[in-house]
Amino acid sequence: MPNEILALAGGVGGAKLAWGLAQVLPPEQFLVVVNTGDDDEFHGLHVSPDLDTVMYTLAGIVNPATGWGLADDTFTVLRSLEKYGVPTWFNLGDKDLATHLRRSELMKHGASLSQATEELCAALGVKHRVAPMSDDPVRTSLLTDQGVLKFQEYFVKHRCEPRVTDITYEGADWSSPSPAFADALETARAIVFCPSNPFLSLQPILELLGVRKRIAAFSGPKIAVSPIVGGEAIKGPAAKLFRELGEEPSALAVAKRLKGLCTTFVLDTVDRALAPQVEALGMRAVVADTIMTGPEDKVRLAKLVVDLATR
Ligand code: FO1
Repeated sequence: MPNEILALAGGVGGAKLAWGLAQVLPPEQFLVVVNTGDDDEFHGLHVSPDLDTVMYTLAGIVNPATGWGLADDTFTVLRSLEKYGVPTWFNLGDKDLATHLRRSELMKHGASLSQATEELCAALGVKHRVAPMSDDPVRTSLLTDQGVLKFQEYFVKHRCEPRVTDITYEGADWSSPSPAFADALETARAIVFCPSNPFLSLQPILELLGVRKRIAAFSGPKIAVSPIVGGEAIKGPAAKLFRELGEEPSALAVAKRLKGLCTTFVLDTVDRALAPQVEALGMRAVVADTIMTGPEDKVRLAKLVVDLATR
């Protein structure tokens, strides 16, 4: 699909900007590629939390209180599983379970994760294209003071409390980008790094076979929106991870990680003093209101990103 905007996204922050972009771009001009390093198996089912967060958000059915899972879901199945002594720390709602059942069924019969995602999105009325970063399994795990933890163990079971000393993206270096992602890296008019966790959402995408090189060589606009505002993450453990991995969290620290990959870096008005240092990294700094609380904020930021992508 030529001339599309390719957005790279992870969890809740990425989904918010993806929603804004979907309001201002027609379906054929937008593809969102989503991190799958957070995927795991629960109760024998393939769960892709970030894909589902983006899919439910674009479908308008996400739980507004959490930003993940489905609105008005119930947990009857989980309570019944508890009776069998099964670990139930990962909160899968009854309606959400239908997604995992259907995805697992499709994949058991040979569908790729991309094909399963396409079917689920179509059924939920999502018009814009959503694709996993890869059809190969990549799994993020964290080396912590409590041992090696799989992503969801760290994030949900341990509430991001353990101190992290290293992060690995198992399988990434032999995993190819999904077909839609690989195509878009050739044909897109611009790449957008959504305000997603640099370590846990964007890095797994960049670690895939050839992706970093292809993004570096991509000649169109490459726009990033900082997920760190005023030295803190809008949501999640990004700031804590920066500290534990030896760097002061800031929009500048995010920009440094994208040096050579990004041409325009959008930072929040509260961080305007960092703009010259961002520009010294060889990217244009754009100062804007980046906090996305309501739908108007998401659309406003998306319009700015599209404007930067079109210039
Ligand atoms: N996040 C939580 O903090 N607690 C949960 O119990 C939880 C369950 C869950 C179920 C399905 C799903 O799609 C997402 C879920 N998430 C939960 C969110 C998920 O762990 C995170 O959004 C990411 O993987 C990080 O982006």
